[in-house]
Amino acid sequence: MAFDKTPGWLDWCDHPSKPSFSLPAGSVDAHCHVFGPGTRFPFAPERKYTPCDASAQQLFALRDHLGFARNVIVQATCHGADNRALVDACLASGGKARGVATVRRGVGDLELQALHEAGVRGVRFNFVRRLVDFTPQDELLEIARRIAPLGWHVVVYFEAADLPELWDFFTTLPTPLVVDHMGRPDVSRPPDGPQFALFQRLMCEHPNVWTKLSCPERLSVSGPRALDGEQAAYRDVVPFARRIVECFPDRVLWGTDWPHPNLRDHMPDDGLLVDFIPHIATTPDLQHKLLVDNPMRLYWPEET
Ligand code: 0GY
Repeated sequence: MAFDKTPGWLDWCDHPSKPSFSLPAGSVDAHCHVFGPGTRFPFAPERKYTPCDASAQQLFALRDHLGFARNVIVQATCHGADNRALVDACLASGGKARGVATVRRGVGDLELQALHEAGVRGVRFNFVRRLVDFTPQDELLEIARRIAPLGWHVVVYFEAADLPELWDFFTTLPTPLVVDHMGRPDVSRPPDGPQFALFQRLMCEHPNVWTKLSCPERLSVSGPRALDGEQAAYRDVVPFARRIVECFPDRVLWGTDWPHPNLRDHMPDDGLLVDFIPHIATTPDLQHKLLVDNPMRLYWPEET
């Protein structure tokens, strides 16, 4: 079946620049997606948007072009709890991709085992209202308890304004918790203001909480244009991300977010996103932790 993408939704950039920043050997793109192709892996009936196709082979071509060694593929809401595209991509990667799936209450042991064998190491709970219908927390907690014995973790996506009401739920989860995109701070507020302080407190008080310093293009108000050779694109995100990587260097991850779902105003050049990394992780040691040591510990622990 062919699907028409949501009107206004931009296509991903098919001619990314070659980054100037040389990624450390073994770097992991720890947040990216595959979409369809819809004719082979149909999108979920309950989806809130229809993306353009973005196949595993296209993702692997981007990985090689940018200089990454591995990917962590995260199930996006447009595929619901049908993880077939994700599993297919992990298997096609020859061990170079691991996955984060979406499962529903009542998922069978055999299905969890098959996901594990394909390379899945986590589940994602999405709380962003424009993307999903509400799921009761007792259902999510039940899922977290089922996946904990497999050594998996929970990835969460939410808006910063919702952290206070999600705090108790997050801090009772029995697994490591990975927060997408630094909990989506409002970067027009100060990085030392109360909203971002709450997120830092979560990381400070709970050593099992990790975060991804991904998606400057979603968070930025200043946008992709660098002012001069010294200032980064997405410069208003820099103080937020730099603060997190410096305070919690062993619990941060980075990802492209390719193929960048739901963007309408501006589609990032993935090469430029890679060039953003040295602005937030400013030393080779921090860069190595962010791009190699930390994702390897979480997704390929058997190799560390
Ligand atoms: C992202 C961000 C978005 C979408 C999803 O699962 C999804 O549909 O995560 C978004 O629209 O902000 O991380 O890919």
